[in-house]
Amino acid sequence: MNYLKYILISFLFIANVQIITGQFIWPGDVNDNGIVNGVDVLYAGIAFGATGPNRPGEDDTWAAQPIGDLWAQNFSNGINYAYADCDGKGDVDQNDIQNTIRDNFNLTHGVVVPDNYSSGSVGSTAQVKLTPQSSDVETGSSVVFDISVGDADFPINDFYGIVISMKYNPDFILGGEWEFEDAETAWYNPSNQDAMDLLVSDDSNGKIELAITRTNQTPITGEGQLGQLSIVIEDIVFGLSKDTLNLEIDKILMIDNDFNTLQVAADSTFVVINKKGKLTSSNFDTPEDEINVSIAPNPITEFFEVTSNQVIVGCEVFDINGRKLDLSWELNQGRHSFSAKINKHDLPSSLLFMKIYTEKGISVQKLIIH
Ligand SMILES: [Ca+2]
Ligand SMILES: [Ca+2]
Repeated sequence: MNYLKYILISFLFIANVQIITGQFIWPGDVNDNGIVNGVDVLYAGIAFGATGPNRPGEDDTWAAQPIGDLWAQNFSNGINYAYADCDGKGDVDQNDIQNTIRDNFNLTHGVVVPDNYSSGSVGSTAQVKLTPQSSDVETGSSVVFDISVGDADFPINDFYGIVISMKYNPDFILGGEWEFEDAETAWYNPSNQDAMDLLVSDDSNGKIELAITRTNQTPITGEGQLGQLSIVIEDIVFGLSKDTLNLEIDKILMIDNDFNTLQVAADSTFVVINKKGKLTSSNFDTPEDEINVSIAPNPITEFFEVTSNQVIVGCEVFDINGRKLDLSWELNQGRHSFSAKINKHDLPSSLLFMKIYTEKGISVQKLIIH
């Protein structure tokens, strides 16, 4: 009886294994974890230049495609290199990354196994930094962010690729398309022929993912600019004359050429967007520049006071992602100031934005938390 049970269990086990490895490729999901994203670009970068049997049908539409013959090489986690040939044409090249992965980006199949990401903290590891070229931009102009990684204190040893997943607040702005331009003679690509990048944005959800990978199986050591991320802000909605574009790094995965994770810390920043021509076409009689607002103390304590030369009608506080936070506040007599209370223990970040609505317009201020 036990023997029969053993055979039955063995049979089920073998059948199960065959189902799991009854191999299908979802084109673009190179690591076969159920989702196409920047991490798959890193896998394709590791396998870049490899060749093998063409996949039957050479179909890269989003469906389970029979894998056909396996390739000679596997990734360190056992996934066959055939998965990196996203379009099934028998080699891992630019088309797999910039056509198939791009076309199928963010699509999922089955149960998604979350990818692993780097972690790190400022001062003890390298950091990816987002630096706006200007802190104040008019609608119709480009907002440009320099993206860099590492510095003289924390150079990146054995860099092979990086995925930077970012969030921004799409609620108040109407933007054009996000673009990435790699740094000229970039430290990670001095020959200008050994790296590839892919930028994909999901504007309705305020997400941007940038993947950069080297392509020649050789790591490089260095630090500094990766490139520039930019968007043209076409307009600000809700008739606001000023708003902020908040940009925050959500996740980073940085690897060496053996797919070991390199530790790195994230960053966040913001740019003030001014509506073009607001001084002449504003709904308000007084140019907004004439609204003076002061916050004391700032860095704030639990209680603080906001004072303006204009009559204040309301206020709101947002975190770096544009999420509105609870704040209790009370206008003081004369309404040129109000007293506010905020629970510092509930605060998600060290930087908040306060919008102060006055009779003459809106002022956006930073609240610094220590
Ligand atoms: Ca994947
Ligand atoms: Ca291919």
